[in-house]
Amino acid sequence: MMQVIFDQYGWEAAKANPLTQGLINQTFEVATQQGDFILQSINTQVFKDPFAIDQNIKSIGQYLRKHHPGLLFTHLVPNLVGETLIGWEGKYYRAFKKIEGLALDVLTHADQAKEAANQFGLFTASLVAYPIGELKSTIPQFHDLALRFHQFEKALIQGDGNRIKQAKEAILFLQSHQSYVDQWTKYTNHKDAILRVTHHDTKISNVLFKDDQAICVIDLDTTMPGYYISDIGDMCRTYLCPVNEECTDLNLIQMMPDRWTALQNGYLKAMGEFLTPFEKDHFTFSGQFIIYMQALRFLTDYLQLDQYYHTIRPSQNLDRTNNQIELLKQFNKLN
Ligand code: GN1
Ligand code: MG
Repeated sequence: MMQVIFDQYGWEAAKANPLTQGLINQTFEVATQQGDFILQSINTQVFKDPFAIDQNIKSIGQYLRKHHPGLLFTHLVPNLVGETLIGWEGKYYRAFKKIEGLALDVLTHADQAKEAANQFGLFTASLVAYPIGELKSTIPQFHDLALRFHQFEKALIQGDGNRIKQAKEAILFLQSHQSYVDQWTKYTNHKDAILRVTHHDTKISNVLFKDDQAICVIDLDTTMPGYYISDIGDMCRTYLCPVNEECTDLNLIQMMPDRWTALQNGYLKAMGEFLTPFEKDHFTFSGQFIIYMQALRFLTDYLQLDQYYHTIRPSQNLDRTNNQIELLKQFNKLN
């Protein structure tokens, strides 16, 4: 069935191999006579407007080609008639030229935190003069913590009764930390909190490594106007702990101070000259905001019977929530 898509790109002798790291889109590595590509079908339940993503990536790509040609970027590959987004049987596909590099699942040393943070910083820094008004919101209010809290509260009323009982402790914890929502509102209303080109999914597997060096950020679907705290926060969530969000042994969750320092240094190396003093005062809040929001999102999905995140067992989203709650507790001990 994929042959129809391969033909559109003119790929010969194509062999597809599924990649399973992401929770949202379906991704394949395709080896062809024309070279190696990454082919993805976009999850349109999550990304309701795939054309917005397509336009963003093309627009940023054109800007970078002109102003920062040295920066590695996942440019879209056009099909034989020049389209970069292909609709077929109710799904949307797009392809990238494969960039040789390694996507890590977890970090093994602090230098990787510095490298990755620097690469995400470079991405935003290279786009400080990009006309941000041209960038579409691919998921409106994606990192709006007030909205996420509201969705959580709604799930407490409309969600599955049994699961609400199961999750009692996690619910109480998240309710008792609601003050993060007010802090977020204050932050976003401040005149020195600047809207920038923000990646919004800076987990470690979204940056490619080569020989211990981070070389390129990938997965730009959620790149849209946002605040730097979103990017730093997701790095805190995924770089500082030796195990990831799927770990169910809470004893293994710890935050490593050397990685926290490395992350901040790496990001500041690229973005230090652009961040306002107000923004620089919010590194710690970044971690609190995103880890807390991720816990809210996993729990909301658990209460709504796993409609959003891919799961393979019924308690998985609750386990992920508890993992994130522990992560938040450990993060707060660091600061
Ligand atoms: C989703 O699909 P993936 O893994 O790139 C989610 C992120 C979450 C992450 C948690 C569009 O990203 O916001 O942090 O799962 N992306 C979307 O693993 O919801
Ligand atoms: Mg993603």
